[in-house]
Amino acid sequence: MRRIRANAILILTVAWILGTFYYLWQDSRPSSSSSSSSGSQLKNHGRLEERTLPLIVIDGYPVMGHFDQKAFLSSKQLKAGEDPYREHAFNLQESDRLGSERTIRDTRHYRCSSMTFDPDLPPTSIIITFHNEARSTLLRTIKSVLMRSPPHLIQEIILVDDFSSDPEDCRLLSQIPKVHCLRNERREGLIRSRVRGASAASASILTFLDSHCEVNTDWLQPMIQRVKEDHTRVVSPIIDVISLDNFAYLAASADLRGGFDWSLHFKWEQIPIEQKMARNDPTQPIRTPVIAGGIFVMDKGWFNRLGQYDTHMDIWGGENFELSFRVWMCGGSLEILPCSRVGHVFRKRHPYDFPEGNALTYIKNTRRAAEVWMDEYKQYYYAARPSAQGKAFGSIADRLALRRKLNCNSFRWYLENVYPELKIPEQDAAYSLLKQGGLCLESHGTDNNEFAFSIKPSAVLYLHYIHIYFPQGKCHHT
Ligand code: UD2
Ligand code: MN
Repeated sequence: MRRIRANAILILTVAWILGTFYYLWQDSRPSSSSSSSSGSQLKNHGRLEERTLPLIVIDGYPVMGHFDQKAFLSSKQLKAGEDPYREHAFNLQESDRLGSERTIRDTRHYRCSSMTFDPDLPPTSIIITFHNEARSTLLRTIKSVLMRSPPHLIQEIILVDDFSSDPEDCRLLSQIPKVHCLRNERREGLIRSRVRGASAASASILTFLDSHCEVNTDWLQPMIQRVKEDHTRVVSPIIDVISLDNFAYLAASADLRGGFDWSLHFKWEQIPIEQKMARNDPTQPIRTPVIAGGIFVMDKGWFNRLGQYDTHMDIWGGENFELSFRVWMCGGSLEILPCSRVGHVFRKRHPYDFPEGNALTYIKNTRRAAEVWMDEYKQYYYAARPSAQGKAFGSIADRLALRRKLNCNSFRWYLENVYPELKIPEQDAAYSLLKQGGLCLESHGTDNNEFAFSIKPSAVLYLHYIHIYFPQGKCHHT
């Protein structure tokens, strides 16, 4: 009896081993229906090479399928004598040399690796828009996502090709399992492209990435966890730096958050000292007044309810302020998660053209953000960016209606509760002027031009702030 059982186990084991070998052999064969250049290249090289295509299996899942990465990269490389920075504003030669993947240092705090996440985290749709991205950076972005994320959390990767010169990039990349590519019929800019990608997404959580990123170890789980716990949170990773010269992967500081000046220029700034002192756990989220814009996770229902993006913004810029103000002022929050790290190639110039010009486009977009969300404080924006005065920015009626519908807080609320560190220009000057006169004032509203004091107009605009300087109950109406 015992012998029969032993034989049965032996037979089953042999069958299982043979079956596994057959499965792997089958799986590593390119499908005959492939009409890609990778497919035709394989045909030229014969069956042997077809079978030697590397098969990357993560958790039992072949992440790149039969996509021929080598052919994809080698058919478009820098030609001898060409300036490696010209087309992409980073060193293309170095990027190409790295190929489709590489090992990067886990830049997280060591305590991050012991974090635990819910076993039932929901999957996400990754949205990557691109306009004339280099093949090597784009492929590394996609591959890093597929290789460094639990497969069950990646519902799909939606590429939106924003009318790049070569439609082949989009077509070829669609051969990678889970990757879909939508191609715009004309240049739309990253804002409308992201809205298109988000609308096509089938998962309930959206993850936006730039097209020249490399995600790091366990980057995704902390972000999905936070959004799962509270769908009104919009979360970003710490954005590590990929050198535009030698493509070294460099850890960014974990003490930074997003900020801006009144000209609506984004900057990284130190976390305020009180908050820093209060942080005894380096894995805790960092509240941020604004996000850099390119890399974040957001619940799809919340993205839609809050009005996606302002689709009258063109090409690049300003949408991160508009989204950040909207999220905070309309009931959500923004945070940076130190246990999530994503590398990004920061550049010094735009490698692509702006049909309306770079400056005018930035002004149009930021002006829309200021006009819709900054209430009376938009005056400081115009003071800091005088060239914006009188420039066309289109109708904002829809966005104002959205703001009313969502019953959002005022910009003053945002400044007081989210970004009290943002200095009000000339506030000190106005204060000292009033103090000298021994007066105590209250604001009569920003449209009120009837102040009887002969202080310069720009200072008058700041009067509604003056209550901050006077202890409550001690002011008198003028
Ligand atoms: C930062 C953001 C970027 C965006 C921008 C403000 C990060 C890491 N990056 O600028 O995502 O929020 O600030 O608008 O936070 N693209 C298109 N169509 C275009 C132009 C660009 O699809 O017409 C793509 C481009 O290929 C890239 C992405 O949009 O994938 C962002 O463009 P970028 O990398 O030039 O912007 P960046 O990183 O300087
Ligand atoms: Mn970028």
